[in-house]
Amino acid sequence: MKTRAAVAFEAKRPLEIVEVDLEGPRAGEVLVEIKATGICHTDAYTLDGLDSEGIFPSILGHEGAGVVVEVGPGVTSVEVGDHVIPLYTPECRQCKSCLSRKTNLCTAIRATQGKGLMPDGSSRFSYKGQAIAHYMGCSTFSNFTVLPEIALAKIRKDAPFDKACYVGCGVTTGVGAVVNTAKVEPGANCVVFGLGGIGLNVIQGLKMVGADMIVGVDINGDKEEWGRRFGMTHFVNPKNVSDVVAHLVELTGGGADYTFDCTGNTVVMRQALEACHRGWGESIVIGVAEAGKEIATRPFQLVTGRVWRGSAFGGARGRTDTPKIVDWYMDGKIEIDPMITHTLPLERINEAFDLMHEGKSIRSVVVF
Ligand code: NAD
Ligand code: AHE
Ligand code: ZN
Repeated sequence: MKTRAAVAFEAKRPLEIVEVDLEGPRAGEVLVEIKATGICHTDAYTLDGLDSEGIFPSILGHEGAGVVVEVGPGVTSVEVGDHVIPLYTPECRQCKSCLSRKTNLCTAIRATQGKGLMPDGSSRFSYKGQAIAHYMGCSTFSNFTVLPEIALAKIRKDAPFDKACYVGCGVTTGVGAVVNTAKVEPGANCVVFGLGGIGLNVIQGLKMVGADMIVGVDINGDKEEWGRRFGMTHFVNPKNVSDVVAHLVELTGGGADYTFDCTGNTVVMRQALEACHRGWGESIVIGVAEAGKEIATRPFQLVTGRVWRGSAFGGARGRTDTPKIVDWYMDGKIEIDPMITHTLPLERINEAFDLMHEGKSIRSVVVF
């Protein structure tokens, strides 16, 4: 079939809206009509050529919601008409990682996914006879896409697509890092670095679990109002203090119980670790750093009890946890609507990248 898609033909070049060819689902695969997709900073980072796994041409997008239109042979967990969220972190429930109960990082299809291919090693997308790579196993910047069934979370049908799509990455990543990765306890003092589409979800997760101090840190002063809107209790602009780590340690009475990096900047990651309390403070790396970047600190920071952790997709088990997060939204436990600052048609998708780079949006959503 033909489908409209925003194609990344080359790094650092705007996406082009073209009609691409899409092959139908093979065994274990599902054809999904994407109704809405968010634009995450990770899409921008890949388009900017900063992802060591970046492939071009490809169809980016990994924060979508849509409807099942066709299932391939052997598919049992979803059927035509189901509402689904594509999962860049699938959940096969059979691999060593899934069975370990220690991680959400299913390894069933990670190798082919990283190469922009379906599990059988081929692509379903092509343009003028040339293969186009899938992206993070999702490619939600296409009106129709094909995914393995293990990479689809079935969600309730009354959830609006243009809001539920955000659960496909940003909401789950932020709220999940608090609940699943850090397991923040009520009364904790926390610091969140970077108040964008991820950081604000960390803040609302911290409010939900009853954190005491929720300090937000951002170099964009406009983000103070946003942070306070979702439960931030204190704001620090690093441009206004001489030593941000010393300032945060003082503010939190000796260091934070938990800190979260939601910037992807390795200098900030170090600050986040060093702003933790001696003896027990934990720093969660959520931000994705540019290819070639490395983190550093004095080992003494770890010897004296600070802990460095990472979190992918908020530690959420995709098929199990994502529908529950949609329920939390529908039940009013978490908010999504105010964070979606811009809703655009596919033809205007490049504006969403500009808004993000200019710091003018929290989340932009493309509706098909
Ligand atoms: P965003 O652009 O919406 O927000 C980033 C925020 O960080 C902005 O408010 C910006 O002003 C702020 N910032 C930039 N430099 C800073 C600095 N030096 N100090 C303090 N604040 C600074 O991006 P987003 O969509 O929220 O994504 C944030 C990061 O999380 C990205 O690196 C993205 O790739 C990553 N991410 C990771 C996962 C995961 O599973 N681990 C999932 C989604 C996104
Ligand atoms: N491809 C990059 C790493 C990108 C990355 O870390 N992605 C996160 C999700 S970001 C969503 O917006 C993730 O889930 N990572 C785990 C995984 O298996 O990819 C690189 O550095 O090569
Ligand atoms: Zn994302």
